[in-house]
Amino acid sequence: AALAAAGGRRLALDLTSVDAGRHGVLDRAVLGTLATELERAVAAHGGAVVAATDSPDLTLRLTGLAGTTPADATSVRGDSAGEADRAAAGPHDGFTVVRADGRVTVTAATPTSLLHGWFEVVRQGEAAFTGADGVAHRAPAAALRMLDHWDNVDVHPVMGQVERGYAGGSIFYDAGVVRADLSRVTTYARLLAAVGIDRVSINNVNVHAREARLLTDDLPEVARIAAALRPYGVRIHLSVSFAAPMTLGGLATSDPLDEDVRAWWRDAADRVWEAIPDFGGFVVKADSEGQPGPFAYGRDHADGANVLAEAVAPHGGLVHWRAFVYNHTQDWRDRSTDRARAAFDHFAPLDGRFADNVVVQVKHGPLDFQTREAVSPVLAAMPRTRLALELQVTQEYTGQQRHACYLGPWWGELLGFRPWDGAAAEGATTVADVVTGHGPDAAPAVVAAGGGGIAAVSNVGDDRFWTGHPFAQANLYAFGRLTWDPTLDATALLDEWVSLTFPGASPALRDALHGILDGSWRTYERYTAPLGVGFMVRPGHHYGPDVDGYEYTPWGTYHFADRDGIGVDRTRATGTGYTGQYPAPWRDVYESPDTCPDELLLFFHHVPYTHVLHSGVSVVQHVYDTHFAGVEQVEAMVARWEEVAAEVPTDVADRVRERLAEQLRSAVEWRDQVNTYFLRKSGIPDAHGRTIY
Ligand code: GCW
Repeated sequence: AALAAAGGRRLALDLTSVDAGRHGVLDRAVLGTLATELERAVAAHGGAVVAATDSPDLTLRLTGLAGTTPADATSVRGDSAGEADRAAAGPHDGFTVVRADGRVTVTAATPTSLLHGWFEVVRQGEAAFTGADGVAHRAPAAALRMLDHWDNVDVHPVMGQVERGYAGGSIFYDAGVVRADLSRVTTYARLLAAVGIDRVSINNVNVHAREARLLTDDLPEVARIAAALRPYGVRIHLSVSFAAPMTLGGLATSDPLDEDVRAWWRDAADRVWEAIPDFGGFVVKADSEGQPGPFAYGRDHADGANVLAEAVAPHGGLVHWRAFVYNHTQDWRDRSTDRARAAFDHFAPLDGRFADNVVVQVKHGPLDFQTREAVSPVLAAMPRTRLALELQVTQEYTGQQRHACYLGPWWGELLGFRPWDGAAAEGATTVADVVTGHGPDAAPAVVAAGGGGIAAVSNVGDDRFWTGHPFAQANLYAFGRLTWDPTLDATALLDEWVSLTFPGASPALRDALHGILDGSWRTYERYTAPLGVGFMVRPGHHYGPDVDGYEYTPWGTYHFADRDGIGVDRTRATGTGYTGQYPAPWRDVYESPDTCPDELLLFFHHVPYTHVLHSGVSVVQHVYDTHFAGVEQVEAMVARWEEVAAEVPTDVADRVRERLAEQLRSAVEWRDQVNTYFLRKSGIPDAHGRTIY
């Protein structure tokens, strides 16, 4: 199959090599979309669409034939290139762009990949046609690229319609049912295809009673959602409850080793795939924050995951099993339990026991999507398991889409982290390598599958701007692009986003957006919890400062501040031993405050307020300095926006203005509460005599 465009004027869709029978329901749906997309492009930019060949199995509705004939277009057939492309791309999808003689040809082995290739041409715009001749192969680094929605069907009394959602209601559900009009879901799928995401999990991992029924009674409704995403090559997954055999099936147990339980899951899976032939699989949060799991039966998480894996395997399905398992009913008096240790302690010993179609999905850090925390040691501990990295695009702990906080630079750091080598070791194995099946000692099945991929919690809702803060769209964009190439530069990605979002942006607008967003994650870090200690947020909703909010709670997230010092001792020598979960060199780098990076000091060590950082200032002075600086940077963001706001549509300008005002108010609150807390605890005044309350 091939797409060709000559000078943006004539677009040809050549399906000569497409054997529709070879493709499933998904790819067949995408064939129609390709035609529609070409028509849209022609409608927007002029020119014509020609069909090079009509596939006998497909009806292509093509228009704009004036001045061209199918014969013109046959010269850009790409059928044989499609085969070569498939070989070059390895186990994953991908496409090839050939530019020669003023003609651009995209070829791919599947319609969905061809669509991704088409969107690459769209992204490049004129540049796609004007660059030097050549051949470019593009394949996604991650075979599995997924967004998880924490959407509830019902409005949950505490969490609302979308748990940790900051962009209005769900795009899938409204008032307890699947929306009648799912056109926005199709638009969402288009958006996802344009950034290279092809899997979406459509309900909250905390599966409440109403949502559990998506797996059974509501299958026809779930099938409607699948149908709305399908035209853009996006397949759906469902979060399911481990207790479903009991709550939905009426069994007396959900013990994974019980024969009736196994049979129940098999039947459930059969029914799902009957309704939705391109269904992706199940996502499971088990034994975590009150969700049921295998521990109730004395079984481990491999037992639990494998019973679902067995049920979905005949359909080619996947089980995304989350490693976010910890005790959330801890006694704060108990200093021996460290929440950061939990995922490794539960999962690392199970390496090699998970079925080949299980992906163990690991949060990037050992705690919970904090603005700064160490990289999860689980990612370096399970070479015989398909591991996925889980990121949070929704800004639960990074300003809840009221604060401008561009997360691309952070994700770049995480994906580029080298678990087995020093920070400076060029070319060493990275987290991105691990989750794409290239980690050291990766088992053959892990290599063959391309690892477990990259997943993230979505930030999209029914908000007018999709993401609440218009700038939060940049996070969705960067996430998708990084799943294709984790080495992409975050600033360059932001630049792409600016070009696509504000076509014809003036240099001033472009500069202002970079000025506001490029460093915004670090700015956010400066005015919130310092030096990797984490949390300090208001319990429950997690917005705004509350330094001791979690200090005496059962959630296992503490900073242990007293009059002398602050931080969590996670060393092997005197602390919880968490540093021992890392391979060398990190187990030693983190073990000593002399070598521990400043930004993680309080994550790993309890130190006096007077402890001098590598930067040369004391911990307490660092807290004061960064909190004053953080607020000044937000003030600069506000001013910067006012310089260029007139260049964007009024509704966008106003929404950003309103959000920036709230960000400034909130940053001031963070600064004053954190600084005051440290001053009162330590009694050490600011060296520069600034106002602290
Ligand atoms: O970040 C925490 C959130 C919970 C969430 C949980 C998880 C869906 O506060 O709201 O539950 O993590 O990742 O499962």
